[in-house]
Order: sequence, then structure tokens, then C-alpha cells
Amino acid sequence: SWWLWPPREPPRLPALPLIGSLLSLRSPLPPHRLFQDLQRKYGPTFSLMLGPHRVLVVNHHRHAREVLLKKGRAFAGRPRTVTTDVLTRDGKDIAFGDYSATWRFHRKIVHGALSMFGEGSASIEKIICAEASALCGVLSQSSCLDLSPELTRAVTNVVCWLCFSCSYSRGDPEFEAMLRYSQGIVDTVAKDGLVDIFPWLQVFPNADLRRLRQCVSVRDRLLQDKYLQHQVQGVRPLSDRDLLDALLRAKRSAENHNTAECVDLSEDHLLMTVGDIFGAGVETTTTVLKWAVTYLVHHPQVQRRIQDELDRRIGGDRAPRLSDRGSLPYLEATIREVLRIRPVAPLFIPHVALTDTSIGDFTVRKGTRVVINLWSLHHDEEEWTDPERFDPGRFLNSDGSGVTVPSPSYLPFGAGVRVCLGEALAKMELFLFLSWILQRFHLSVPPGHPLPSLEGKFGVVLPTDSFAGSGTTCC
Ligand code: HEM
Ligand code: PLO
Repeated sequence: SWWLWPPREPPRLPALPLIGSLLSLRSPLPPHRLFQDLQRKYGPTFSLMLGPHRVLVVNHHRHAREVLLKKGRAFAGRPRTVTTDVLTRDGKDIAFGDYSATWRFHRKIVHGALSMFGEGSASIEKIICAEASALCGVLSQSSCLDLSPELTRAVTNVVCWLCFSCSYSRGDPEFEAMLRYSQGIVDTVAKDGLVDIFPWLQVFPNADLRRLRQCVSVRDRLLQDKYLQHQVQGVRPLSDRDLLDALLRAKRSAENHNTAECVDLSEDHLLMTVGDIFGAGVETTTTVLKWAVTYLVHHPQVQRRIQDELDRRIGGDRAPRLSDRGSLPYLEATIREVLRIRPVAPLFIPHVALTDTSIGDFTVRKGTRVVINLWSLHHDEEEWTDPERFDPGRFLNSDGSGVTVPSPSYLPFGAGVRVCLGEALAKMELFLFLSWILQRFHLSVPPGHPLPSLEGKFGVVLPTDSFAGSGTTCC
């Protein structure tokens, strides 16, 4: 009320007309590290101008939780950018689509379809275990091989079964093409490159944008093929085989009932959504698995402790199951620590304020983009002692019998209205793949090879250096 402090503007980086704060953002550091450093000068929440766009950067969990949870609705928008519009046919997907009634309806359907295969359900567990078994089969055929492509194929096949009821074998040309286009998209989309800041730049020749358009057209052909196959086969009366079946059924029933809120579930929406789930399903989980392998070869004592736990709780006679999750706390803690120390999406996807609102004491105007810096949350020295130290023990309770989350400054999957749709799936995959591998193999770098780097490079996902996990020996 009126006697309280007047609303304040957040501290602001210097900005020039037209280009905004770009000069203050020139740095050899990746954006999440630069924003983390800028806190020292501007405090944990500050604003800057990316060209004409006002951007608020949030580096502390209190404000992050206010944005995601307490005021989740007010901050549920997404910015439209040139590159994401190319990827998603102007935001007709879930991840990059702006908040709207269509978006809400759409997300609900996908959420329902995914939980149909969800936690505790037998089918998704069977799919993952079959892929884990095939993966271990390949690994056991040689004592030294690059894990990266094998992990990628295993993860891809899980989402492939889930979305389309199909899978790829080693060396399949369609799989190789998929890897190429997906890499091209990861390298060029949503990186706040100059075209995303100044859309008028797209009239000039731009190598990145050309590469993105080309990769997206390859992806679209693949999606269209699968879509047509499913349409031809028709929706089966009782059970959906996969996500695409479930989406087609929802589309048809929406059309039959012809309710106003459903009219927008177009073919484009379906294709773009499957593209999201497929893309997110492959890139995120693979990245985490590669980081896990990277940290495990750096920390053989952690690896040994997981293996002891597997020996004691499961032994060598049977394979791990989802129901073993509760009895393998150290493995669970290791997964949590990997997700903390190398968050897959260090800046999330930008949110947008849909109304005039506030964060803490700061006023926030409608249309402001809000970047949550998960890197800062997960490396906050007030919350994590020695944050760059890899220590799964942080996530164990006092007697080591179970896992905990020791700080509110931990949000690997986001929270609230825009929380990750694949959290349950990703956790099942990480647990099953790692437990199957570590039950059977010891991971290390071949003698004479350097350990893989822990640095990573910046993009829409935070990948390991191109070769982390490569040349990893399994004995
Ligand atoms: C969004 C993390 C795996 C589908 C997100 C966000 C994060 C995240 C941080 C952004 C939240 C925000 O902007 O507020 C992760 C991590 C994963 C993972 C750490 C793996 C360990 C997956 C998988 C799928 C998936 C396997 C698909 C099955 C999505 C989708 C969104 C999303 C569709 C957009 C949600 C929306 O905007 O409403 N994820 N994710 N993710 N994730 Fe994941
Ligand atoms: C990955 C490359 C694919 O070819 C397309 C794609 C779709 C959805 C994106 C994903 C990419 C990267 C990771 C994203 C996901 C949606 C949610 C997820 C951004 C670009 C995260 C971690 O936020």
C-alpha cells in the first residue's frame, strides 16, 4: 500500500540506443558464466537491453521461484524469435509456443499422452530395458569404444518407440541423417544470435540461418513421413501404440466435438509437438548421460561406490528395474549431482511477462523477457559448499540410506506452468541406462589418453566437448 517503498527499477547494465547493452556483453565467457559474474556488480537480479528487448536476468533461487511458481501464470509467455519461428512454424509447438488457450489445451494432451507411458507403467520400462540390453550387448563386444554414439542411439530409440513405434539399428542412414540435422539445429537455434535480436537482419545472407532452414526441412520431411504412415494405418480403436497415435486421436475427437477451444489443433501443431518431444527426448537425455560418463571417469571412486551398491542390492544375476530406484540411493544422488553441476539448460528457455508485474521489490513491465540463470542457482556458494566439486554425497541424507535435496537452489527441470514435460521419462532413462551399464562395465579412458574436458560449450543445451565419453574403455 501507499506507505511502502515505491516500486523500484532493477539495476540495469549500460545501454545505447539501437544496440542496447551489447557492448557490455562482449566476453569470452559463455552467457551463463558472464551473467553469474555480472551479479557481483549489479546484484542477483538485473536488467539489460538486447537491441530493443528488455531482458531481466535472475540469478537467485528466491526470485527464480517467484517467477516460476508464485507468479507462474504472469511469467508463462515465450518470446518469438526468428530462429525458433523457423523451427516451430511460428510457435506451434509447446516449448517455444507463447502462452494461450490453444497452448494450454495442447500441453494438456501431450502431458496426458506421455503419462500414459509414464512412471510405474510397464511399457516404458520395457522399452528402456530393451534398449539398455542392446546397448550393453554392443559394449561387451569390444573392450574399448566410443560410448557417445551408442548412448545417443539407445536414447533416440527410446523416444522413437515412444513417438512412432519404430527404432534404428547401427549404421541406419536415416539415423545418421537425424543426427546431422539435429546437430545443425542445436548449433543454430535459440542462441540469441544477432538475427534473434534484430529480425530485420534476416534479409541479409546468413550462413547460420541457411543451415537452420536446411536442417529443419530435413527434419520436417522425416516427421511428415511418420505422420502419413500413422494416418494411413488409422487410429486403432482401443489402445494407442505411441504418442503420435494419441495425438491423432485427440485431434479427431476435438474435431468431432468441434469445441471452440480445440479448433487450433492443426496438423502443424501435431508435427511441431512431436518434433519437440523427439528433439528434447534425444538431446537432453543424451547430454546428461555423456556428462555422467565424463564425471565417472574423472571420479573412479564414485563409480566404484555405485558398483558396490549395485553388487549389494541387485547382484549379478538379474538386471536392474525401476523398482530398484529406492534401494540405490548413491546412484540416485550421483544423477542429481550431475544434473546440478552441469545443468542441461543453463538459461532455461526465456520466459516473458504477460502483464505488468513484479519480482521482489522490482517492477517488471509487460513484455519483459526473463532469463532464469540455472547455472547461478546450481553454483551459488551460499547454498553449495565448493560448488564446482563433484560430490554426490550432498544429496544423501545423514545416514546415507536415502536421497534428499539439500537446498532450494536446485531446479534442474524448472517448475510451475512451464515445468519440463519429460522429467519422469528422463529420470527413468538416466537411472536404467546408468545402472545397466555400471552393473556390467567399468568406465575409463584408454591408457595414455587425456581425461575428457569438464568445460562444455554453450548452446540451447549445454553439451560436453564434442568428445566427452569418447574412447571410454569398458572392461
Ligand atoms: C522444458 C530440463 C528432458 C520435454 C524444459 C526446461 C528445462 C528442462 C530446464 C525449461 C523450463 C522453463 O523454461 O521454465 C530438462 C532436463 C532433461 C529434460 C534436465 C533431461 C535430464 C526432457 C525430455 C523431454 C522434455 C526427455 C521429452 C519427452 C520438454 C518440453 C519442454 C521442456 C516439451 C517445454 C515445456 C514448456 O515450455 O511448456 N526441460 N528436460 N525434456 N522439456 Fe525438458
Ligand atoms: C534439439 C534439436 C532438435 O532437432 C529440435 C529441438 C526441439 C526441442 C528442444 C531441443 C531441440 C533442445 C532442448 C529443448 C527442447 C525443448 C525443451 C528443451 C530446448 C532444439 C529444453 C532443455 O529446454
